[in-house]
Amino acid sequence: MIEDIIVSICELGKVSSESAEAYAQARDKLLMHLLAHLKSNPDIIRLIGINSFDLILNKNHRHAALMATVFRSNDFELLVRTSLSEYRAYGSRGFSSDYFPAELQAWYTAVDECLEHPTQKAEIQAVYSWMIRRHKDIIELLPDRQHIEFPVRTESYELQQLFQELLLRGDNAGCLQMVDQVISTTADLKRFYLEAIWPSMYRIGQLWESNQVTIAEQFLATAIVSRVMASLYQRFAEINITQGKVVVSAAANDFHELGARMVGDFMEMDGWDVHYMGKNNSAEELLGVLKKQKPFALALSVATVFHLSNVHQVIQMIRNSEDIKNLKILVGGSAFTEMPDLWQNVGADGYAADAESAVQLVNGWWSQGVSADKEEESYLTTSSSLGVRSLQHTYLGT
Ligand code: B12
Repeated sequence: MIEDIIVSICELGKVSSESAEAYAQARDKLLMHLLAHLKSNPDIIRLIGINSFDLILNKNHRHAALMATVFRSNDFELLVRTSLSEYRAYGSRGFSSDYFPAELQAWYTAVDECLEHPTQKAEIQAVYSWMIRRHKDIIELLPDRQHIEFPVRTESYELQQLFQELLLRGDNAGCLQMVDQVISTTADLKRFYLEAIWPSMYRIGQLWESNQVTIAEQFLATAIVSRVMASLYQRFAEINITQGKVVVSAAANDFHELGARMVGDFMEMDGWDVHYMGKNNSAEELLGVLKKQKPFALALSVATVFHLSNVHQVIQMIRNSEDIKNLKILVGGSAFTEMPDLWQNVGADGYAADAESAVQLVNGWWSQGVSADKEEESYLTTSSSLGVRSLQHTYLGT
């Protein structure tokens, strides 16, 4: 059971903040040592199969980012759950299952070589030793967790299956035709976003993990969904701004854009003045926009757990900036799906699991804020000088 494994790793004891910091600081050096060890492993060709060293470098960059987050937060559940998804993704691409303990052993040795303080070394190595010892248990869990179904209501099931099939065929015209036929109100639109697009992309992620869909096919599916969303935006987009301003962005280095876009569309349909920034905005760029726009809230979308440390960092930067430190920050995205309490580690004000509840959360903050604190003009005023956005379509309400 995954829960037993999580309990066992939590028994290891906490990693101190000094050790976590030492690991984070030594990341680049650790990676160089790690690669040298892997390259000199006489068995490496068998272990990595047809895969390249570039892939190994990328994989381990992400591993280092993840471990820095795990050590900082002592969130070992995050480590176990991410290991499962990594084992599945790399195992299905021809890595031998013996590769994983060999890689962990190389990390253990790199830590030995790169960290100086004996206590720091011991705390970090204890976690790597645990992972090496429990490797077989992780492998045993893989078949059980292969197909966690996305819950789709029976009424929407056929619609969702058809959309997914069209996406997988790369049939852009079919997708556009489908939405034209089934969507005539904003209620239909929201249902389609949440019950057809979202689960279809989730399923495509599962197929990618088991190597049945390529990165290119993921790009194609995303491009089709973007075109579908743009066509729907055209039909439904006359926005009556009745609420505050919100900036919506994906995390730094995060290339996933549809979650943020969906949240932005839902907020806009609810009367928010949305500044949608898309994917992969650096902390500095995002801060610049926040300082200029002074929004009531920031909605940050985080698709992979490897970017959680960037999110923590940007939130700290916001909290340390006098002029924007009180803005409300909500986070969401697939990084949190399996661990809905994880958001608390990044210092946000709240989390919502989907675009609809994101709107409810911000609306709750807004109504509290408007009645409680009239002084914070810059956060609470709407940019209602804009009034209604000047697109040529009727806002149908909800
Ligand atoms: C398409 C896709 C890609 C595309 C993205 C293209 C693009 N321009 O967007 C590409 C090919 C670039 C890609 C790359 C990678 N991906 Co990818 N990708 C996906 C996939 C299949 C779909 C994402 C998507 O569009 N979903 C649809 C949207 C609508 O869903 P959503 O984001 O979850 O949003 C909903 C809610 O979460 C919520 N929400 C979203 N944002 C926010 C924000 C706020 C504030 C709130 C309140 C709510 C909220 O509202 C939305 C609707 O209700 C997911 C699978 C999945 N489960 O999501 C994997 C997935 C996210 N990717 C994954 C991985 C591992 C990667 C790579 C590391 C793979 C690699 N080896 O290169 C890279 C990382 C690149 C990077 N630096 O970011 C993993 C992450 C696993 C993990 N443990 O972190 C996933 C889950 C796939 C999987 N099953 O393993 N990917």
